Parts: sequence; structure tokens; C-alpha cells
Amino acid sequence: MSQEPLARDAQVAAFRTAVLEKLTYAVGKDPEHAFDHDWFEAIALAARDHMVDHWMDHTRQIYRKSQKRVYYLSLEFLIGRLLYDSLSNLGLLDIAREAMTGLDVDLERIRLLEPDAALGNGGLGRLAACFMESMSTLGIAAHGYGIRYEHGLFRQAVVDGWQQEQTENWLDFGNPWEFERAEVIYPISFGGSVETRHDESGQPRQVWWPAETVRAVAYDTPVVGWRGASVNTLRLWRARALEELHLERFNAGDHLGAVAEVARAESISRVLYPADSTEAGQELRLRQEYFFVSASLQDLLRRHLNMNPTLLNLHEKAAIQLNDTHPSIAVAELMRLLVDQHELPWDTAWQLTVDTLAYTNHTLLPEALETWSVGLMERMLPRHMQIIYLINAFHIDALRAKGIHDFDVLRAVSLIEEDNGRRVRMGNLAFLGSHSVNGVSGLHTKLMRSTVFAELHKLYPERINNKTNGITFRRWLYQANPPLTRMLVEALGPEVLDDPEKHLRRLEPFADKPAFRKAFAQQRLHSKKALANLIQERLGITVDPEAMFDVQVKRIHEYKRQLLNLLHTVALYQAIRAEPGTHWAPRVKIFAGKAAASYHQAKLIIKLANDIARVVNNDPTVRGLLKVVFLPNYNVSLAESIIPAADLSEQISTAGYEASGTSNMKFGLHGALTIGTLDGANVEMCEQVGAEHMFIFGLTSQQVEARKRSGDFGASSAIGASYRLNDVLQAIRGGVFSPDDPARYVGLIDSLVPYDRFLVCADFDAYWEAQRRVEELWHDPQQWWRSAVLNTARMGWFSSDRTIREYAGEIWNALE
Ligand code: 26Q
Repeated sequence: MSQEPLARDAQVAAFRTAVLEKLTYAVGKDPEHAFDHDWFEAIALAARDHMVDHWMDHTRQIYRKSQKRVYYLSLEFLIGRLLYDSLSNLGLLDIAREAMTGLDVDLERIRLLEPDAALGNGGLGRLAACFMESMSTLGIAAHGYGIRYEHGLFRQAVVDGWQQEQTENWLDFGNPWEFERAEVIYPISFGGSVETRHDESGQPRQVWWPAETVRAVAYDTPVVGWRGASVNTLRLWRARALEELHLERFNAGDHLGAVAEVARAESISRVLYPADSTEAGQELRLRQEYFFVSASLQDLLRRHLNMNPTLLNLHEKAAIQLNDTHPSIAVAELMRLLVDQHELPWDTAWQLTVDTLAYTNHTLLPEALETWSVGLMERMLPRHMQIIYLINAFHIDALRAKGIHDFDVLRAVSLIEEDNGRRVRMGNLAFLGSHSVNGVSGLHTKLMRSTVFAELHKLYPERINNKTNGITFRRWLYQANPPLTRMLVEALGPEVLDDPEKHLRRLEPFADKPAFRKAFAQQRLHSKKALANLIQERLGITVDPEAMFDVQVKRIHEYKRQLLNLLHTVALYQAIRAEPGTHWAPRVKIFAGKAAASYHQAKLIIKLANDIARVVNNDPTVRGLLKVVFLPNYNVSLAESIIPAADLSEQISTAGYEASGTSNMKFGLHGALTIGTLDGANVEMCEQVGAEHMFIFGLTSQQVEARKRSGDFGASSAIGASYRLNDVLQAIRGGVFSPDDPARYVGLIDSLVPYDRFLVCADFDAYWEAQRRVEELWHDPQQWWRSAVLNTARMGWFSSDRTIREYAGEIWNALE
């Protein structure tokens, strides 16, 4: 016998012992009486111990080398479950599985008990989680900073076809991954007034007398990189009251008043805002933004001063990335800390601020660009409002000095919007306060330069740059699809796991090997059977795993055009009913996604999907040819089950609206073929994969722009020219899918004719045609699976390791 198995047996035994010890001494349970949840906790704690060793090593090394640190500020980290993520990156997954089998505990069953950490809404939050993992993998000294929400994104129930929001309680059974740092506490203040005083040398100084102060308490979660390479920290802040109980009031008999202040303070970290575009500026949201930004900046300045005698080299030792404008009050807060607290001159502080901060933009939608009313800002953050006015004054003066007097230009680049009540434009603040402003795909970045930031771009032509998004292959391939991962390792060798960007391409020749294509189709079928079981269990709908799984899963938004997909579903349904004998490709249309609670149109689209599903699934004429499924409560874990099972990936946003998209990459990695518009990162996918292995359709962003300018979205002419579209709209409008309330969709359909803002009608026929090309290829399995393998082979560039390397090299200067 060789050494290997022995060493491995020893590891298995050691892990088992560690779990039993945790179960006994940390959970306080006897193995005989332990519930599955107790086992989960014991296993997680045993895994966490392994991380801690690496964590401390890594931290010591960063200090020793005085490595530059990267701070990723994000109101969202959509992490999902951590058990397999941690075990797999530590190389302990098989060992843990075996160790637990020896105790008669099925690790897979235990895995499912972990609640998703759903501290994010969608793409932006998930990107932050992928980036944290990649930064650890690449050995970057990174800290994520955010809020430890007591309640993550709501659970979505579907009752009678309608979305209902239910409170999410991920912390009910505790969280074994985090360390509370009761000693890491910062005061965070709000309100009050600002007084001008003069110091000894006669210099004016601004003193903020706040009306209210809360505490931010740190909770740390270790984030382990691939092969345990390094372990970084995700530090999330929880809001606590300064005093747990107002004793004087309590003793005076005012029991409710005594706790009211506590409730007000702690509400800051109570719940994630469940919207993925700005809603009317809510006071609590601004409190959340300032709360976590101030705590994070105080923390990182303290860390810097522990290691350095001065703040003057801050930009050499720290890079701060702002995930959208949500943390953009950091520009004013960093200025306040540097000028008011650390007494640096304004100009020095400004230079340091700009050199340290960088901003990522994730949206061009005008209604999603964050602004805050000047009145609210003055009330809540009076000193910051002064600072913003000053920044603006210096900025406008500098432009005038350059000879720029054009009123329209000055109005466009001002930090204050004047025409719609006075409001602070957070995008402009983030732009001015950062040395780098990046978009998240090539097209998106180009549009940033020509639309929202056109005038600022002319003034600072070097500032805007592109960093196309990526995804971590560890979670989205190795953990989500072990059979496919095994195939890749067999074909390409284990080195593919360490450097898929380099090695995945070597899969291309396998696309021409019938045996490989067959095995590839086989592993897909395996995932589809698992998903079919899940659909059966959760919805009682039977679907055929041999049918094409046609999938659109993402937040529900008009620009993402789930409606277009539903119109196609109805068109297909009608066509099959009209000619049931035709050689249709059997399909299962799968939808999932949450709608913001106040987004009525999005909620109506969910209802429509469920109404269509009910009618189609109960119609015997289309049985075996078409099924429609809306899976409730889309989250990271459900995505891990759905994505490996998809044959067709729907990425059909109106061109120019989806900043990047990241599910497009996840689907492609598993070999799903994409039907999509030339939008966001679909464009780069096209370049990598080849348009001949995708189904591209629809108006381009330029054509969309031209229609917008003309004010005619062309719905009536599209309907006039397409009997098919007309039939679909009439059926939905007339109540075919809503016999209980025939008028339910009249408003939805009628609003399209004058104002089809997202060009659903204009793109309908092109989409229908593209779907026919899909069917044609499906009928040619050799070619279908060849394209599928090539999609996987050519997806290496979409690794978030590549994205992070670009950030580190071009924005952070943080490559060793
Ligand atoms: C802002 C203010 C108040 C309340 C909510 C918000 C808010 C919250 C979340 C605004 C936007 C978001 C999330 C946006 C988002 O997820 N954008 C997506 O980011 C992905 C990562 O870059 C891109 O791939 C997607 O294209 C983009 O839509």
C-alpha cells in the first residue's frame, strides 16, 4: 500500500473526531440524541477550525509584507450556503463525506439544512460574493464590508399564482461561520447641527454636534480561497443602541419609551431593502448606507494608523471599491474623517480620497440612479451636506477656470439636481470622488461614456474603464455540477481545476468526439432528472427530463422581458394546438425570480406566468409537448439546482438595459445554449463562443436608442404586421388565461400599444424566428451537443479570477 490512502484515512479519522468533539463541547449534544441540525453545526465548526489556521497565517503574512489592502464596500453580499463552499475549497469535501458516513450521517442531507445567506437582491450582491472568493483565491489582501442584516431577502411564496413576501430568518438557529467581535465597535452619528469654531491658530474648524449616536459592532466571516490559498474577512456590521435600555426612563415607569430608542437604533441592520432599483429615497435606506460606510472607513483608517505613522500614504496601502452608488456617501465621509478628525488640509484630503476610492456602476436605468433630497441629507447628515456643497463649489470653479461656462454642461456635471426638487446625485458624487469609474461589460461601459456620464467623461476622459463581470467556477461549476466537473478532469487533467481560464479551451476538440458528446448529454440528463424531481416535489407538476429545458431565472423586471418569453410561450401553445401533428421539440419552460414588493407590474407578470402554466399544463392537446413551470423562491441554492439542468438559457433583455448579466455566464459554463439579445456581457459571450453557437436576435442598442429618440416604440406596427403576435395579445387580453378575472391583463396589454418602452412587440417576431432556429438545432442532437461542449470550452474568460486580476492590476495596484 502507498502512503496516500493511509494519510487520507488519518484525515478522515481526524475530521470525524473533530466533529464529535464539536458536537459534544460546542453544541452540547450526545451523538445518540443529535438532530440533523446539531450535526450541521458540528461539521461547520470543524470546517471553520481548518479555515482559522489559514486565516491567521494569511493575516500575519499581510502584516509582515505590509501588503496593500483592498476594501470592497457593498450593501449586498449574496453568499448562499457555505458548507460545501468551505469544505470544497479546503479540499475536505470527500474526507468530510466519508467521515460522516462512518457516523451514519449523510452529508448531502445535512447540506440542505443550511439556510442561504441571502444578504443581497440579485446580480450585484452575487457578484460581490464571487469577488470575495476570487480575491481569496488570488491571495489579494481583501476585506469585504457590509451589513449583517437580521433578515435577508424575503422568501417568496406563490399563493394562487400571486407572489407573497415572507420574512426570512436565516439567523434563527445561529450562524456557525461568523465570529462576533464585541470589542470592534464604532460610534455612528446622525442629525444635529454644525458649529464653526476657530482653533488655536485661528483656523476655522467645523464641529458636528449630532442628535443621535448608535454603535456598529463587527461580525467576521472567513472567506477561504481555492485550495485554502488564503483566507480573507467579510466584516459585516450590526447596529446596536448606545445603551441597551434607557434605565432612567424604565425606572420612571416608561417601559415602552425605554426600548423605543433601542428599536430605532437596531432597525438599521434589521432588514435588506428588497428592491433592485431605487425606490423613492427612504430615510432608513440612507441610514443604512451611512452606517456601514462610516463604520468601515473608521475601521480601515484605524488599521492603517496601526501600521503607518501617517495617513498621507493611505492610497498606497488601501484601495476602496464602491459597489454601485450605495456606499458613495464614502466620498463625503472620508473627507470628513480626514479633514475634521485627522485635521488634514482640504486639498490633501481630496487628493487622498480620489486616489483611494474607485466606483463600479451597475445600471444606466434613469430611475435606478440614486439621488437623495437635499432636505433629508441636511437633516440626517448636516456636515456631509456641507462637504458635498464644498466639493461641488470647487468642482464648478475648476471648470469655470478652464473656460467652461456652458450652462447645460455645468448643470449636467453638478452634484445637485435642481429641476426636480433639489437632490444630491450620488452617481456624480462617486464619479468625482474616485480615480476609477468602471462599467461591468464592454457595451455597458461604452454607454456610460455616451449617456449618463457623457459630460463628466469629457472632463475626465481617463476615468471610465471597463471590467467585464465574471463568476467563480468553484461554486458555479465544481460544487453545482460534480459529474460535469469529473468529466472535465478526466478529459483535461486535474490542472483544469486550478486554471480553467487556460485549460478549458483544450476541451474544444472533444466537441467532435461522439462519445464525449454522448457523455456530456448524459450528465445533463442526470441534472435534469434531479430538477424534474424537485419540480414534482414542490409543484406536483410532472415534466419529462428528455424535453428541452428552456430557462429564464432572474429578478422580475420589465427590461429583462420575462413578458416576451411568456408571449412566446403562448404563441407556441397556440401553434401546437393548431397543428399538434407537427414535429415540435418537446419543451419545458422554466421561470423563477422575485419581484420587488412594490413593483406591481412585475408581480402581475408572475401571476401571468402562473396563469399560463395552469392552462397549458392542464390542456391534453399539448401534453408531452409543452409544460410551463414557475418555481417559487429563486435563490442561490435553487440556482445551483436549476442552472446545470438547462438546455436553453434565456438572456433576452432590451438591448442597452442589462449592464452585464452573470447568469448568462453560469448557464454557458454548463453548456446551455443562449438565446439572447446583443446586450450586456452577451456581447462578450458572442465574441468568445462564436455567434454560430448562440441564438442572437433583436434590435441592437443603437436601434433601441433611435426608437427611444423618435418616441415611437413601434408596437402597433409590429402587431399589425404579425398575426401571431396579435393572436397572442388578444388571447391574454381576452382572459383565456384568467377566466376567473377576464379583465386582469387588459391594462398590461393595452399599455403596450402607446408605450412599449422595452420593445417587447418590436422584438417579438425576431424572437419567434430565433426560437425556430433553436428547435431546428434541437432536432439535430449531434450539432446541438457539439455547440454545447464548445460553450463550456469557451467560457474560461468569464472566471471572476480574470475579472479580479484586471481590477487588481488596473484599478487597485494590488498585484504582488
Ligand atoms: C438602491 C437604492 C434603494 C434601494 C435599492 C437600491 C438597489 C439595490 C440593488 C439598486 C440596485 C440594486 C441591484 C442592482 C443589480 O443587481 N444590478 C445588476 O448587477 C449585475 C452585476 O454587475 C449585472 O450583471 C446586472 O446586469 C445588473 O442588473
